Amino acid sequence: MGMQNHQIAGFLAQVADLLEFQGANPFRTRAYRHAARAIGDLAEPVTEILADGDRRLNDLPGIGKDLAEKVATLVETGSLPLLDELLAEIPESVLALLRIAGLGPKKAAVLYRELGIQNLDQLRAACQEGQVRQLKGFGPKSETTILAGIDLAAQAEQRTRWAEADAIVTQLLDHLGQCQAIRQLEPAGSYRRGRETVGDLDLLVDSDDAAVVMDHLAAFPGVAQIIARGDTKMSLRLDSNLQVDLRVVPTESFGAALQYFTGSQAHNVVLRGLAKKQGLKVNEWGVFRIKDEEETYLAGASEQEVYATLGLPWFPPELREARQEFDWAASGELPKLIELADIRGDLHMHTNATDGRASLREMIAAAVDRGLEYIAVTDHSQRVSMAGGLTAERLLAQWAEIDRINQQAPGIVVLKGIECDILEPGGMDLPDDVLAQADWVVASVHYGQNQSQQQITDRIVGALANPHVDAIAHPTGRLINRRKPYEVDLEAVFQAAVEHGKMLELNANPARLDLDDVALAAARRHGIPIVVNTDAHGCEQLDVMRYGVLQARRGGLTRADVANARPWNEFQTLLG
Ligand code: DGT
Ligand code: CA
Ligand code: CA
Ligand code: ZN
Repeated sequence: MGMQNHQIAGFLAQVADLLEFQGANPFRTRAYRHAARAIGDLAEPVTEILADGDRRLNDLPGIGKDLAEKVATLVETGSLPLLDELLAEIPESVLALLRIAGLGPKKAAVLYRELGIQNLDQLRAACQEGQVRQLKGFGPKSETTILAGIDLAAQAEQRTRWAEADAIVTQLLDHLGQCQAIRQLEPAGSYRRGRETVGDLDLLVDSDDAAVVMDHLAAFPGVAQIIARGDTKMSLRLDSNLQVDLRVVPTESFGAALQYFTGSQAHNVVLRGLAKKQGLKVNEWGVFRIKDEEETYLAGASEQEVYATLGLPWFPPELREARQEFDWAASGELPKLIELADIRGDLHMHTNATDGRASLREMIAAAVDRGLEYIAVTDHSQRVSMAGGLTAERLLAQWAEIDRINQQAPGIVVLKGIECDILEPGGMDLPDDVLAQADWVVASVHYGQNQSQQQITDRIVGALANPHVDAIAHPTGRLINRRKPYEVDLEAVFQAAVEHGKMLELNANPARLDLDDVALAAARRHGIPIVVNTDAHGCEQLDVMRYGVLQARRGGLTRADVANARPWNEFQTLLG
């Protein structure tokens, strides 16, 4: 079983951190950081490229020859000699020091060398005892800053989940909507790109009167602290601890600024390079022609014209990560991304027969209200005793009830489903003769999540081989900010899904979003149908579908890639 891209990326990122701490050549550090990112974002397994005699890893952007060799060694042997050397020299707990606001890697290195500080507790003590101020380049103020940084570190590590940021954005837009001085208003940054978590919120305003706009924003009820205020920029912190960056720009630059501050930074770097080749310059003020050291403004009022002036299509923000979008644009293959209105069904939800809050009939009525054509009711199986998982007997009784409801023409097709646990030693939690009577089976792992890569991958691949299983639910088990994914080898899962003609779930719960964007792009490459499910445990949770659709868009999925975007008769055909 080969090493996965995210594991390789993790090794390289760690090397970059440690090199930076050691004060190594910045170009060298950056090369490792770029390579980590390039590989982490790749929709294709590095192991596959390495195994292909006709291809070379250093043909990938961001990966030089030397690094390609190191990656090959890493994949072959499972370790990186350079990383082992670095780790032998620096204790791992020191890495936490690098992440403190107001303490760069260079200063962290001084603290380590001069005071022997190896972890946050030691750093806190040294600050409190006044040892840090005695070092060259530090003072009493540094101690205060570092102490505040330590307190912040725990929270700052946590990026805000998109859905939470979205609730705040709605309030902010409501509030700013009442400001007369605002002509146009758009949230930008990672929020607009639909990233699963948001570091801070970037708001862009078109106005002639920045002072009035800033006063208005400062009066937002949720403001905890104004961090900084200039002529056209303001940063503040909300009670929820989320930082908001506001920028006010003139109308002729609004599109250029929206483009610039939507990012991603990596996308913008590529864009500037393409502009330069055409003798153009692009920044937050507009697109300019440069001739004889004179700059002529060509465009900037709208994003469309910014991209068009550079000979490019308008990119949906979700794709702006410098992954595949520029290649797609060059070959005219920019995908038409899936939209919420395309979704026709929802194939994973719970009732109060297990751990859901609503009854079977209430869930069905709520799905009808939302205009769905078909749903599958998928309560837990018996192994999930905590959730009151269903025995075969209780499940068959629920299915009989579903048969009765379907006979009463409820205005929706209700599939007799089950979320069947994949047992720890492998195998399904319900007998085959029971599963055979289901219309739809999603299989999932809830126990033994810490098993080895081999064990957990075998379990999931085994479930895909079961003829009654239709899809794997939340295939990696990660919970954003809370729980890491299982050690599962997704590439092996993709191959098994293809072999057995199965689907994979994109669980739309905003704490899960599982598969994630990079994995979705990989699944799409394999032609695996993705089913975007809410996993609703109550009627209102049927509305989380939109978070799933947003993640699907980041994975580059079109309507054709999403199984439950098909009308019922076509979905039925897919089920076989
Ligand atoms: P976040 O806040 O960590 O979730 O991620 P972003 O993408 O929202 O990043 P942020 O808030 O630092 O900046 C917003 C956008 O502004 C970013 O996506 C690209 C642009 N930007 C900011 N700083 C720079 C920079 O130094 N260089 C370039 N090229 N673009 C930048
Ligand atoms: Ca941001
Ligand atoms: Ca920002
Ligand atoms: Zn579930």
